[in-house]
Amino acid sequence: MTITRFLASASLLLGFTLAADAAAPAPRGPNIVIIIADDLGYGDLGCYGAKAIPTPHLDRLAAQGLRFTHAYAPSATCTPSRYALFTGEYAWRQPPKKVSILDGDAPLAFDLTRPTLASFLRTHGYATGLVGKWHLGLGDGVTPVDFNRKIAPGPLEIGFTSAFFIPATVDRVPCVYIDGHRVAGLASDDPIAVSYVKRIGSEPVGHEHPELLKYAADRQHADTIINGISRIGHMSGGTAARWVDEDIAATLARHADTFIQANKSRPFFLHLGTHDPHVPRMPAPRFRGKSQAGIRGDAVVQLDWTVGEVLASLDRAGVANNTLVLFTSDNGPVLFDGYFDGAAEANGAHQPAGGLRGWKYLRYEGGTRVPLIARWPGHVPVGATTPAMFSLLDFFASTAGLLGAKLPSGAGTDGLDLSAVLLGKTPDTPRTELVQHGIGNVLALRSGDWKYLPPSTDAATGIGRGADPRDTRFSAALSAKPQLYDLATDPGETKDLATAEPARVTALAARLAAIRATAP
Ligand code: NG6
Ligand code: CA
Repeated sequence: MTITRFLASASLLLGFTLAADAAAPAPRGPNIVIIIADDLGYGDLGCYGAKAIPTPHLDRLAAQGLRFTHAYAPSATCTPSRYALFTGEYAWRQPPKKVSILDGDAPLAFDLTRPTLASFLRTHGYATGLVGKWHLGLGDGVTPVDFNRKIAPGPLEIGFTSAFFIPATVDRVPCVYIDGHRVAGLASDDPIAVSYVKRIGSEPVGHEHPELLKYAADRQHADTIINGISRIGHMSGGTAARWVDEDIAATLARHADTFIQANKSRPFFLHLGTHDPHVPRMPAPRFRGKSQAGIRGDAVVQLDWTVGEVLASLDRAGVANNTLVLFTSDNGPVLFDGYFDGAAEANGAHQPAGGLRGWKYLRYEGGTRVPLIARWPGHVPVGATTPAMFSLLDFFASTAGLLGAKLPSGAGTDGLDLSAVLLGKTPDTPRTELVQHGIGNVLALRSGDWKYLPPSTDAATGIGRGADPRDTRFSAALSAKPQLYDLATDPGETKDLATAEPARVTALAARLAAIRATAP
C-alpha cells in the first residue's frame, strides 16, 4: 500500500477527510462544458422563438441560466470560428489558407508555441476532453497525414488530455472517428487512404451511382459513398472504422458521458462539438418526423436530445452545481448545403436565422449571430436574458477571469474577459464592437448598434464550387459599395444608410482598419 493510500484509508477510519492531493495545485474554478452545435441558427431553438422544433432540454437550460440575444460566432464558417474560440484571436489574422474551411487531410491550424483554452485549463489542473467535431487540421503540414499511423499534432498537442473526434466535417473524408492519436476501430489489414485530388480505391462514387444514395448531392459532395451518402473527397479502406451517420449523435453523447463520469472528482473541461444540424443530415430514426421543419428540424431535435444527455450525465455524476455549461453554435444556419435532403422544401415557415438577414457563410447578422446559453447554478443568473454582445472569442479570456487567473502570454488578445457579464454582476460590458468574418475573407464591423460592411467584390471564395445554381446566397453579401445598417432600428439589415451617412462610413472604415492593424 502506498503512503497516500494508507493515509486515505486511515483518514476514513478516523472519520476525517484528508485534504485531497495536498501536493497538487488546487485549481478552483467550475467544471466547464462547452457544447458547440454545427450550423445552428439564431432562430432554431424554442427559447429563441422557434415554433416548429421542440427543444425542451435547451429551453430548460435557458430557464436555468442566462440567454444571450447578441452572441456572435467570430466567423460565418466553422474552422475560423473554432480557431478563434480556442485561441482568443480572430482567424483572419492568420494566412487564409491555414484557417479557412479545412479538408480532412489539412494540417493543424494552430501554432503549437501558443496557448489555447484547452492548454490553459490543463495547466490549471483540469482534465480536458474533446468529443465530436474538430475541423482544425491534423499533422505538421510537412509529412502528409497517414491515417493508419500516429496522427499528430492534433487536439492532444493543443492541450486536450483526451480526444474522441470527427476529423473535419461529416461530409468530408475520412469518415472515421479518431481516438487520441489513432483512428478508432481500424483493422490493420484494411488500411485507410484519403485523397481530395484524385479518385482512389474501387468503391462507388455518388456522381456515377446515384441509385446507391440515401439522397442525391451536388457534384462537390458526390465522391466516395460511405453509408449511402456521397462525400467531399475520396476514401478507401478503414471499413470497420467508418461511422454510421444515424449513430453519430448517440456515439458522441456516450463519449461525453464517459469523460464526465471518469473525471467527476476533479475539475474538467469538456468541449463537445456536435455534428447536428450540419449536412449530411441523417438523424436516428427515432427523431425522424419529430419536428415540423423536416429533416433539418429533426436534426435539431436530435441535437437537443444530445444536450439533454449531457445534462443528465452531469446530474448523475453529481457535478451539475459546480459546472458552467455553455451552449452555442459555430456559425449561422443553412438549408441547402450540397445535399438534396428535402430540408429546404420541408422547412415551412420556420426561420432558422430568426428573421436576421443572411445565412451561414455570410457576414450579415444571420451568418454569425448565434444562440448562447450559460448555466452555472448559484453563479449565473437564472432565467435571465442579456443583450450584451459576446463573441466566442471571449470564452478564453472569460474563463481566465472566472479562475482569477491571468491570460497566458501568447494567447490571442482579440477576446475580452466577460466573466462579470456571465455572472450577471454588471449590466455594462467591455465588448462594444466586434468583427464579423464571412466566406471569401470578407469582414464587417459591428460597433455599438451600427453595422458596417466594407465593399467587396471578391467572389473567389472557393465555396461556390458545385453549389446549387438556384442558390444566390453567395453573391448577396458581395457589393462594390459599402453598406451601413442601424441594428437598433433595423435588425434585419434591410435599409442601407451608407449613402445617407458618409461620415459614419468613413469613421467605421477607419476603425475596422485599426482593428485589422492591431498585432495579435
Ligand atoms: C463547404 C461545403 C459545405 C460544408 C462547408 C463546411 C461545398 C460546396 N460546400 O465547402 O457542404 O461542408 O464547407 O461547413 O464544398 S462548416 O460548418 O464546417 O464550415
Ligand atoms: Ca459550422
